[in-house]
Amino acid sequence: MTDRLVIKAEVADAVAGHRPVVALESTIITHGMPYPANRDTALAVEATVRAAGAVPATIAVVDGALCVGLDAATIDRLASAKAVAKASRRDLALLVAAKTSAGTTVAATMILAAMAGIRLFATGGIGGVHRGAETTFDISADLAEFARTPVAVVSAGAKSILDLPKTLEVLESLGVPVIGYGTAEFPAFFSRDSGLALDWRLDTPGEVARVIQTQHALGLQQGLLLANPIPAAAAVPHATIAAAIEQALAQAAADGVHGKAVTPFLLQRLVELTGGTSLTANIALIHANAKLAAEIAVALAAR
Ligand code: PSU
Ligand code: MN
Repeated sequence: MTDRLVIKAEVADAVAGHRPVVALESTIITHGMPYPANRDTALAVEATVRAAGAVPATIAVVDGALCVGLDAATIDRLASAKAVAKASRRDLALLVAAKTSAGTTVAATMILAAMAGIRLFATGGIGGVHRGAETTFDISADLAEFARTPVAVVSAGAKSILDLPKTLEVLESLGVPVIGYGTAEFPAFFSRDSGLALDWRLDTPGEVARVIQTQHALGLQQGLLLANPIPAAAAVPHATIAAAIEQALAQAAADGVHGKAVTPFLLQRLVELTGGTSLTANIALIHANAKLAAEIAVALAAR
């Protein structure tokens, strides 16, 4: 593929042996959480994947290498770096050429996972259609990626910093299956429901594995979004977060934040404005998604 694709031996062995593997993204480490919570969470989530019987493959660009599977020292380096880039599809070749490092977004992580032969990926929240997109045209490249890269992503839906109805409309236009896990509603990240109905619901890892396998068998070259609601015990009422979201959005608009800086700006402000509340919920749902993805990977490997 490219001599810049560096797959950790443990991950390559598991893929070659058709054993369970779960990819994990790194923009959440570099741009989604403060240090050291980002490093501690990244390492703990890898442990969650292992405990559920799968091999974790955290993905990032490190000194121009497209790394699938990182060691703890590299995770710490990315987590503590002051100004590391954020890589989506369009940045990958430039980062390789410049030999620099970056956290990979959902889109870039899907691409590198697919290159490494990994079919499942767990994250917290995906990018989507931003509020006000009718004037700004700000729609995450994550959505287009789902239309073209055959990797299933387990997420807790999307944060309401986004326009969730428009996000679902675009995913429908792009031909991307959106499936509720144990729910018929699209979950809204911090809360378990959004009032937005989904066409499809599945209830067991085995059922999800079967759909993923069928999608591949049919040669449908698109991804799949499995929306897993935050565990009830960790859920935060929308009213608790709503004011912080409004404040973060207003500040982003006032400061003229645009392009790839928008999402990191909003995520950082949200952590600051809600203090521990949003961070604790964020960590809980990532673990839940990683565990579910590992269970699906185990079911997929058994088929
Ligand atoms: N939303 C979250 N947490 C995140 C992100 C989004 O709740 O960490 C990150 C993911 O890496 C996602 C990226 O792929 O932000 C989307 O950025 P953009 O909107 O610029 O495409
Ligand atoms: Mn954007």
